[in-house]
Amino acid sequence: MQETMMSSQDLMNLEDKYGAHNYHPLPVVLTKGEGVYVWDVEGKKYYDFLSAYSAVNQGHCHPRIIKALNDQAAQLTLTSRAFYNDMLGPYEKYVTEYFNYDKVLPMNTGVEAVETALKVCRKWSYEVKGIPTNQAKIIFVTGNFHGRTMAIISGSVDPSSTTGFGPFLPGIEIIPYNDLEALKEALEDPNVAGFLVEPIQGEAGVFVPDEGYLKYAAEMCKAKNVLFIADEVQTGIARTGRLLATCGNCDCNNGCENRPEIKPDILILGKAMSGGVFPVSAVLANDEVMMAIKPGEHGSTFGGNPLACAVAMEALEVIKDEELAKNADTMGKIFRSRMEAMIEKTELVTLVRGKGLLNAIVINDSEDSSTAWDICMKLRDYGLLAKPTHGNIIRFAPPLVINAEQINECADIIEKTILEFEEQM
Ligand code: IF1
Repeated sequence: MQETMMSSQDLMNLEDKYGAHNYHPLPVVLTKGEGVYVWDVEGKKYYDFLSAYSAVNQGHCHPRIIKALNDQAAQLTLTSRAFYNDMLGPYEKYVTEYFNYDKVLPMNTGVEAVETALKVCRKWSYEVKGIPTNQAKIIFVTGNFHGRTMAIISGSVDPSSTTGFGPFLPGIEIIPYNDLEALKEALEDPNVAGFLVEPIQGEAGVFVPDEGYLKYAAEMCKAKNVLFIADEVQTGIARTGRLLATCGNCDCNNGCENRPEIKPDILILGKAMSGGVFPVSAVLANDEVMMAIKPGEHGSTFGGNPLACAVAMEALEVIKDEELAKNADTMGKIFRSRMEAMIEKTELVTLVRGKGLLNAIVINDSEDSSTAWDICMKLRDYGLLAKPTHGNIIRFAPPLVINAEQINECADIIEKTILEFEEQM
């Protein structure tokens, strides 16, 4: 009862007192979302330029997705995989056809799906490829972010992910990102089972690799019978202006034409699979790979639950029906051209990079300066929410339902904020 009367400050104090201090959020307390907008508890309205780290691609509380959630919630939510349910089969058919793979293994969070992909890869490498027992190696790249579990951080080079959490999992080799020579060398080892990569690195600061990197990496893996594993947890589901950042082999009609065709051997999806309603993730692969996993060897209580199946099907339908890949592509171009024009007017921003609606600007200051954070605070005051990454990079990733008028208004806000900020420095 009393909770509804609490101020932002009261609510932040509660989190501070009773929650683990594993985050440092921007001080804004949200209570409502609709489309590209969120509202704080004092009633102030903001553009959401984070989209819950690309989970809310379809916009906050999309009415169709919420209806699917409510309808299914009233019918059946969870059976576990000990029994069949009447939603899982239809969902599996739907999602495998949507992304053009033989099989799907449903999980919940993104990191669970990455873990699952690593397990599937190892199993395949022993049973199909014939790597000697316990000798399999999986290649990671520098600057990666794949989540927070022990296995996944074992392949991280970010000290804040790893410091104080050892010992780490063996069987991982880390090579430089965007470096085909390094990959070529690493692939000489016959015990390499897989190569795990984000098509665009999100956490690292929205790093887009050189043209052709992914295509050649995939070809080199194929030549060495190594699985190319794409972590599209953040880049997938229309975020980068096509259905997948590795797109080319689907019939989504969402702008994939003329793209180099890369079909990952294992595709990892999460976040926007559910439109940000709750955790739904998936690992997709063809039979040769996925059938290496036998009954009882992997799973989870919630993975593939009927509620998740209903929500994910609707969330993916919305992506197609509203042509969100195409919209992300168009709006992204407007946004980057506006940011590039702004760079002409200020010394404070040196670079804009990204694809579709996954973009970042680089602030002309050191990684340990507070400039990017201070700019985000000012953006908040002007009604736009974004978060710095690595100190001097600000990521801009609005819901994909944003329109031209809104994206221009947001570019105005960002420009005004930065120019004002520079004046006061
Ligand atoms: C946090 C960043 C984004 C991911 C990729 C797997 C996962 C993620 C490519 C794990 C998760 C997160 C989690 C979030 C911050 C966030 C993030 F800032 F670290 F860089 F999105 F950009 N693969 N990304 O990006 O998915 O288990 O979290 O569902 O607070 O840790 P998850």
